[in-house]
Amino acid sequence: MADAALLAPRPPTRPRFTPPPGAVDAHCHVFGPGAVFPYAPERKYTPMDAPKESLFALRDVLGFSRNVIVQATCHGADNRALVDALIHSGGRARGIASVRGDVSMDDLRALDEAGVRGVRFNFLSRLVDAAPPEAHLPTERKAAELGWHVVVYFEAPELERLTPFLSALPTIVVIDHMGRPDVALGRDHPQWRAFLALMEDNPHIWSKVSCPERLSLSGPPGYDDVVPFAADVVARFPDRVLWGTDWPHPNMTTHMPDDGALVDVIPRIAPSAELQQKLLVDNPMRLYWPEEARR
Ligand code: 0GY
Repeated sequence: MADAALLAPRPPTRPRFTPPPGAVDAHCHVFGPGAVFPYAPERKYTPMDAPKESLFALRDVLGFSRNVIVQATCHGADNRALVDALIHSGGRARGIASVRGDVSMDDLRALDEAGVRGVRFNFLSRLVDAAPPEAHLPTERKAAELGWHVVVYFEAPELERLTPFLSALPTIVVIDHMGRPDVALGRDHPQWRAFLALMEDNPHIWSKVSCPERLSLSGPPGYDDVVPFAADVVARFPDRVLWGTDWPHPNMTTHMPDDGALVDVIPRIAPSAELQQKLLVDNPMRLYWPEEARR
C-alpha cells in the first residue's frame, strides 16, 4: 500500500511550449509495479506504482523524445524496474542506477549494456541512511572505469561540507535540482553564491534546473520564485545544464504538479531557442547518447 500522505500523479495538460525535436526529459523515475518489482525493504516511503508505460505516454504527450530514468530510493539498489524500463524503451531511455559499494564490475557492465550511464549518490537522510561522502569513492572509481558520471542529491545546507568531495571527483558530476536552494533567502545570499561558485570553479560539475515544485514557496502554475534561480544557472552555464520533469513526483504532499505547466516554465528559464536546444537536446545527448550527439 502506498503511503497515505503521498499524492497521485495527475494527467498532464498539453504544454503551450513546444520542445525542440529530440528533447530529453533528463530526470524521471519508474516505480514498480510493486507486484513485479517489489519495493526495497529499507525504503523510507512506499509510492504508488508508476510503470514504464505511463512514463512513455507522458513523454509523448509533453512532446519529448527521450528519458533519463533515475533509480529512486524506494527501489534501493535493486535496479530491475529501471532495467526493465530501459530495455523496453527502444533505445529512447538511459538510466542512472543506485548500487552498493561492493558491486562487481560484471554487474555494472550488465547495467551499462541495458543503458545505464551513471550512479546516484544520495545525501538526504529523509530518503536514505546517508553514508559519508568518502563511502562512495569505491563506486566512483568503478563508474570512472566505465566512462560513467555520477548524479548527486543533497540540500543546500550540505553544500559546504560536500564541496571538497564534489570538486575532487574525477568524473562528470550532475547535481539534482540546483542543490535545492532555499529560494526564500534570495540570490544574493551566500548559500546561492556558493552554489554558483562551485559550478564556476568546477567545469566537471553540471546541474539539473529541475523541480521548481519542490523549491517554490509561491507555488504553481508559474513557480515564479524559482524561475530566476534556474534562469541564472542556464545563462551562466548553458553547456552544463539538464532539465527533467521529476515524474511521478515522489514525496510531494503540498500539491501534485501538472507536468504540462512544468514544461511551460522552460522558456522562462531558457529564453532563447539556442538555450532551449542546449538544455533539452545537445547537453543530454552529449552525456547520455554521445554516439548520436551532433558534434
Ligand atoms: C527526486 C526527489 C525525491 C525522491 C527521490 O530517489 C528518490 O526517492 O529522488 C525527493 O523526495 O525529493 O529527485 O525524485
